[in-house]
Amino acid sequence: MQAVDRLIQRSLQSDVALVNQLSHYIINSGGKRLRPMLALLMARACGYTGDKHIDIAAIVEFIHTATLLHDDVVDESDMRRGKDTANNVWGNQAAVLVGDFLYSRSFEMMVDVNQMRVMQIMASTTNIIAEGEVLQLLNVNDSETTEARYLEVIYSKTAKLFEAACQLGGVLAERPETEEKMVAQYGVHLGTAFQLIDDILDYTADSDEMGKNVGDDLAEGKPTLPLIYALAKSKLNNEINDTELLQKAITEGGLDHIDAVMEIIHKTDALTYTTNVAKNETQLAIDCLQPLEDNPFKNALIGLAKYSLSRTT
Ligand code: GRG
Repeated sequence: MQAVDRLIQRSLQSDVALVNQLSHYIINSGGKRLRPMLALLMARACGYTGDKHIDIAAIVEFIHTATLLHDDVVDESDMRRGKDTANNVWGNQAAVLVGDFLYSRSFEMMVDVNQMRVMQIMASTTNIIAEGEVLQLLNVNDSETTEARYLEVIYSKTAKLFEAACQLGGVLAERPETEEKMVAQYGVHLGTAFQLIDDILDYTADSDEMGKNVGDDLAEGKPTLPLIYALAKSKLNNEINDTELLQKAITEGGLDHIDAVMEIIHKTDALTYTTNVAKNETQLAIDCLQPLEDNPFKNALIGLAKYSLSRTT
């Protein structure tokens, strides 16, 4: 991870002062570096002995960071990782454009790796992430959003990058295709669990601890699984008042109804349901590691899957 960090810092260099300033601010603002860690661990767990996994890890973190910069502009967020967002400090234009810088720099770094499979996987990954965000935009204020549509969004916007980080470990190690697919699926399941917990935290966390504002999803009229499930259950139980209130909360957005929404979420056990879906995904992730020989890297990947359930930030 220290080697990854050195490469990240080196690759941020630009002749344009604002690019340096903003990119260093966001890259060094205390992210968990989970995706690069996954790329490193999976490459070694698959038996890779070279050093291109360092490049892959830095590339993945650059893409992740570019998506955060863009996402905070789209969502008009003012806090991330316990700090002012870049858009809050430098404005939307600078944040979007430095996101473009990081995104395009990551493609320069991919060309240096000089492997067509790496280019293919990352090109389609970034395309799917962008598609996922557009799909999410279509779900905003739509109280008809189903669990299936929600799962499609979180696969694209979050799990896909986890999948790529893991699959590339298998690619570098030249594992057989079936095994490459299984380690990629570890990433899909882990990423799905990770986003489900993220969506629970948006209703339950402490803003200071999590480092971003709680209640943002409801405020934006974004139907995530806790809300989707609470609404489906209220409909099923013929709770007409609860159903109408949740529909109104989604279509109008804002936090006017937060207390009533929380009450219904608790009454319908929507957080327990969402946690159980995440737990199931975590177990599926661990099961996907079965073809790999036992080694400390595989154990760490099992540990990461368990951590994703208990995290508070
Ligand atoms: C630039 C390719 C490109 C696309 C832009 C805006 C957008 C399209 C995508 C946004 C995708 C996004 C932000 C998904 C949410 C993923 C998520 C759970 C982020 C938080 O991850 P953590 O907790 O962050 O790992 P840290 O702060 O630890 O790095």
